[in-house]
Amino acid sequence: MSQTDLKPRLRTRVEKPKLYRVILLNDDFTPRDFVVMVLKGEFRLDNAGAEKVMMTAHQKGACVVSIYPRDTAETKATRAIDAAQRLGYPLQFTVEPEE
Ligand code: TYC
Repeated sequence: MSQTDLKPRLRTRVEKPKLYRVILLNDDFTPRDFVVMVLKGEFRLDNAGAEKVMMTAHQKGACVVSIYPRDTAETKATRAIDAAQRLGYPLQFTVEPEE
């Protein structure tokens, strides 16, 4: 029997990497221009995209900003919240798994 015949035949399972939505929440205090600036700076949205996301959150209460692997989603949300807090704004983002 050759060496290769003795190898256990294991199947390697490749997990599909889970993705997470970053969601922008509306509030009554953060200036619209600041929200747009954060969406452009942290989430790399262009001006039209940032305006659209901001207005959707403003009108509907929340809007999906983008979708990332978990680490990236959490880091971006935290950095955006911190930037707002430094200026005293209550801007919030949440991160939730895609189904
Ligand atoms: N509602 C805020 C205002 O009228 C603007 C705003 C928009 C704040 C979207 C947060 O996610 C937000 N100044």
